[in-house]
Amino acid sequence: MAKHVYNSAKTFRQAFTVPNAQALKWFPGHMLKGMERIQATLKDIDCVVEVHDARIPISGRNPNFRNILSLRPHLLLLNKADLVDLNSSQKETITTMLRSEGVDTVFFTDLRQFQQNKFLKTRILPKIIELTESRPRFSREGLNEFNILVIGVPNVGKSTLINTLRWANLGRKGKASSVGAIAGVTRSVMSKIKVKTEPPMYIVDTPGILTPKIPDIETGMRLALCSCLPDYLVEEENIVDYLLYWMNRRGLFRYVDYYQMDAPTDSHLELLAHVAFEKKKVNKVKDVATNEYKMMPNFKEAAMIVLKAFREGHLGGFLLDDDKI
Ligand SMILES: Nc1nc2c(ncn2[C@@H]2O[C@H](COP(=O)(O)OP(=O)(O)O)[C@@H](O)[C@H]2O)c(=O)[nH]1
Ligand SMILES: [Mg+2]
Repeated sequence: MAKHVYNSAKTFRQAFTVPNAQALKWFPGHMLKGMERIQATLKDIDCVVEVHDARIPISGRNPNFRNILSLRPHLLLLNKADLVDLNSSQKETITTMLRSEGVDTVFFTDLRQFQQNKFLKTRILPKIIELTESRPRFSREGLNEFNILVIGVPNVGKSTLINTLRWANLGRKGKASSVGAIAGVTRSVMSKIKVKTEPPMYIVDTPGILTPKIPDIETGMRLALCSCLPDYLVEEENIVDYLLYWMNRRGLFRYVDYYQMDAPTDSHLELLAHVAFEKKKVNKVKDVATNEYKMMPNFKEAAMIVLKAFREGHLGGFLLDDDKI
């Protein structure tokens, strides 16, 4: 079996193309407005907490953030760390790279875990205070309150962070900040939310802001794979095609067993047809030539199933940026 897998993989494609690359340039008006509002609020901000997806620590961070935020202490949470298997040397390499780009501190987090409450309280909040006090605060010098700006691309866990902080410190029930699995859920900017009383600490939530210029197709596809772009824009089938290309290039064939296939495939339509029949996502279609009914795979529904499996970690804990570190 292993030999067979290896042999067929040798002929797989060496480069990736997508039919609708234009869709990767998604930068709607609310993101531009959000960027302008962030700039206008900056004078009242003591510390910036950026949230990004740990599966793509290098791809897709907005370079504009770096330019406008360089005067403020900058913490980076690489969240969804539960979805990627990173050893300590990889974590160290990633941290060193990001620090050289102006980030002061990097934490790897899984904000959906209850235990993170403690981590936020005992490590992250104290670090925010420490970093803030170690730098000039300009017009905010001497103030006994902290304003923290939470930024990042869509769907990385910004609202989850704010809600967790709020629960951990104030014990409030309910969601102050709406959490959603679809890119672009938080659109209205700059609601100030109290997350701590002694000293008073406020968090300002922002809508996810993508980089206005995606440098290459693979960066865009990685953002799409991590749900930072809405699936309907790039289209589920294309995102699965990239995932398949990415896994095959690295010889990561867990999907073969997971979907009980005979061998790996380089064709996303073959994979999707297999999944569609397996999961009974088929449509009855009349063949006009023979007048007979045939079962046709529903590729989109199959693609949604594969993406869900990937996003829940069932196909492997992949560091999508493995070629960038
Ligand atoms: N697996 C995993 N999912 C997370 C984590 N943090 C947040 N999420 C999920 O990611 C999605 C987006 O979260 P949200 O806080 O709305 O992101 P925002 O758009 O950056 O505000 C939601 O479905 C969250 O439940 C995490 O650490 N691990
Ligand atoms: Mg949000």
